[in-house]
Amino acid sequence: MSTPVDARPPGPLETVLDTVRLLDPDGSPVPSERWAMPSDDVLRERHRAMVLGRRVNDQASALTRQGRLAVYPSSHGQEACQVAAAAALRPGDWLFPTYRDTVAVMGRGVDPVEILTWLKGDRHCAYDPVAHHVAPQTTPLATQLLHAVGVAHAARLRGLDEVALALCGDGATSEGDFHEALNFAAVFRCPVVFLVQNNKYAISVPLSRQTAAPSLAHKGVGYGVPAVLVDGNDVAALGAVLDAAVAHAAAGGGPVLVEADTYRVAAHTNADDPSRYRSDDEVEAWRARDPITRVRAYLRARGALDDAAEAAVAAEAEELAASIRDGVSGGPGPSPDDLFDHVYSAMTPQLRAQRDLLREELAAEGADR
Ligand SMILES: Cc1ncc(C[n+]2csc(CCOP(=O)(O)OP(=O)(O)O)c2C)c(N)n1
Ligand SMILES: [Mg+2]
Repeated sequence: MSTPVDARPPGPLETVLDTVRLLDPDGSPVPSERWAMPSDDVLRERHRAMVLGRRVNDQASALTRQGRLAVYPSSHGQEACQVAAAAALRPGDWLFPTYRDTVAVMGRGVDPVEILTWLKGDRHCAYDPVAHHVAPQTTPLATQLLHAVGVAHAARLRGLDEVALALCGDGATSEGDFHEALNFAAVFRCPVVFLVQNNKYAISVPLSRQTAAPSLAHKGVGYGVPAVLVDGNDVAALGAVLDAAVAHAAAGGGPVLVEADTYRVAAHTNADDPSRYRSDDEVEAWRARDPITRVRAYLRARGALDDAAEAAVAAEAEELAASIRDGVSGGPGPSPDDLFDHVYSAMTPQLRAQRDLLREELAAEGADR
């Protein structure tokens, strides 16, 4: 039986397993017949967002060293993926981020101070997921992919023009949830874009121990999902590919898998010592492919970015860092009662008993001090 779900026409995106690149590491443009170079205005804005994102990454990492944040998974080196992902979405679309995707969440207009709240040890997602159309950042690997598929499927059934873009890492592609999400999305032609940030490690596990496939994009082929491999440190190529992927999904073409070839320059988190599993030479080679210097060189060579514009962005980044330092330190935490208040619309007797027990324990602790 034919249903409206089957009636949508296929979109135009086709699988590309050779790396899409529009800017070489030195900032020279790479000609392409298939992919259009974004305008100078767009790339200047992406450069700005990456500089701000880098500053937030580095500031948050510094706050862990001062004990003011419990943990921070930095995306230093991956800012192009994060910025391009957020920028590809239309206002009503949804972002499903992981713990490492602070900069992508910022790209949806969420204040970094709010984003960082959970990394202080607060048990709540501090921003409003519905208001921003940004799901809470997930730590259980790949679970957010299924949530994204569910939201996208529901949007189609309800006739809403909404695409979900879900981020995950190379390690997460070994989770069952990744495969279930791709398969369901493909069969039901859900408007989802899966963006795998292949940063080469899952904590200390290198890509070579994660998969025997020639690339992670190849995994799309098995599910009948168009897949594109893109240089993840090239914000111009990422923009071209992700914009096309969102347009494809929005037009009823079904899901798209994008693999971004990038690198985690920083440690997995502040709790990790990467010198135990990778060489300085390897890291230096990737620093030479930095996503910010690359687009900066391109814009400077075209006269589209000058000292004054760069100084303005640098000043904005410093202001943002100061606001994070102040914001993360200030304010009381939420009430312990919140743990119980928001579970059911009417509290069960068991929850009430647990809440009263916790209140008694906290009161006793307070009396001991
Ligand atoms: C289901 C599940 N298994 C294991 C972990 C522990 N864990 C946390 S991060 C991580 C590595 C994930 O690597 P990847 O998906 O490549 O993302 P990256 O951290 O590199 O961004 C692991 C194994 C977890 N959070 N969830
Ligand atoms: Mg990884």
